[in-house]
Amino acid sequence: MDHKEGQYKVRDLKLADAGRRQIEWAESRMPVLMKLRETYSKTKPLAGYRIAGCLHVTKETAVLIETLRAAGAQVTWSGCNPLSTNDEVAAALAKEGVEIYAWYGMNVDEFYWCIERSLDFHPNLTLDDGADLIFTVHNKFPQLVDEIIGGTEETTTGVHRLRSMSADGKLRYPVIAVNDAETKWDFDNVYGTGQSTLDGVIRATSVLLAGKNVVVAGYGHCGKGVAMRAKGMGANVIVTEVKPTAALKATLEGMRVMPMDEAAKIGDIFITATGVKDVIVGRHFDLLKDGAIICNTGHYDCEINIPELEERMATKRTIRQNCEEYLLSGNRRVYLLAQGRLVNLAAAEGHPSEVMDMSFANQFLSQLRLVKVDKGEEVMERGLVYDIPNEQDQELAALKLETIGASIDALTEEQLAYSMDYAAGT
Ligand code: 3DD
Repeated sequence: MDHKEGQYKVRDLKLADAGRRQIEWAESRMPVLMKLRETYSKTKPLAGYRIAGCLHVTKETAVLIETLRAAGAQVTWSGCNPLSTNDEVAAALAKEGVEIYAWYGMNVDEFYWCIERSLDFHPNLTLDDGADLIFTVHNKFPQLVDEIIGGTEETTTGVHRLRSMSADGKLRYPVIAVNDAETKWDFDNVYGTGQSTLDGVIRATSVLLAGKNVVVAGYGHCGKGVAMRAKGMGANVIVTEVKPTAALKATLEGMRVMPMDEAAKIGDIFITATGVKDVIVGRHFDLLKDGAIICNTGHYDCEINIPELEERMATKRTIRQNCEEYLLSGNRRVYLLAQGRLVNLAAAEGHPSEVMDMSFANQFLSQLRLVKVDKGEEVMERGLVYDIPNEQDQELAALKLETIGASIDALTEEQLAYSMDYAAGT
């Protein structure tokens, strides 16, 4: 793990200027994070801290990285998905001196090589999306754990994984669950995923959504957003679920609910958003209509069982970027998007800047909180997963409202007293 300053590996440094223009676009639409940058670039509370990040390299992530650096941090970075790196943005970051290891279309070995390079400088903070970095530290470089003050985790699947690790007593430093902040999951997961997933489907196929049977597997925060936006585009939305309350909500939103065994026969476009594996498997592929489009917007590429699709194909050919045609029995053509990886980042640009603004403001403030732990101003148990305080949620939401030019009421003393007065009946 020999570290040399200023190293990086990106596709092509010549793409930097195009990437810089995209980063400037994102900056103009992330006012909350930029306000935090303005505030903390003066005091530099992250000076002396080394943050290793593993999160999709997009124009929005670049704004987060450059905010962390403006606050004094030394930052190394890898992408958290082999197909989600924006090569132009990666080049712009490298040109600015960020030690970044990321390029679009890397293979799995390269993916882990990049994570390992980001660990060469022995970080004392980690920032993750899907927990692959934290997992690599724990499993392959346990000697680094004692130097690490704590970490942050961006996504539902990652938080789930870390809570399981913690319950098993295997997590060896504290992690803040950024995903579980209301100003993250109730905006990024719903509105971000809703728009960016359809963006990915449309960029990869240019298919008409209106009138089509769109099957959304999973009606959690992400699936709800996708279903809501597909409905808005005129699709007939079908939801598959395993959780009765979620399925009931979908029904009350006017969507049909049925098992995948039924939906497979009538669906035109399938989008998995469950976080679990084997949602669309062999027996479903046998039922798909000619021309069916299948894709995933969950963090990992396990929701569509691709080996069982491959074993059924007569031929496979690439129709266009991120759209592969599988010829199945009965001359049925089935289209898999982005190799079953998260279609919103692999075939589009991920969530819009406006919604990532709050997700990454939570990331930034959570890194500052870990510095407080290092300074003894807050105590966190090594091995626990911590939530973000409601106060932070309300503060960020209020900041965001301000940037939108919206203002709200405030409770009067009397109203506050009434709300606490359990004796006040009808
Ligand atoms: N994610 C979605 N869009 C993103 C973007 N524009 N930049 C960086 C990351 C982006 C995924 C994460 O926000 C996270 O919400 C997740 O994976 O849940």
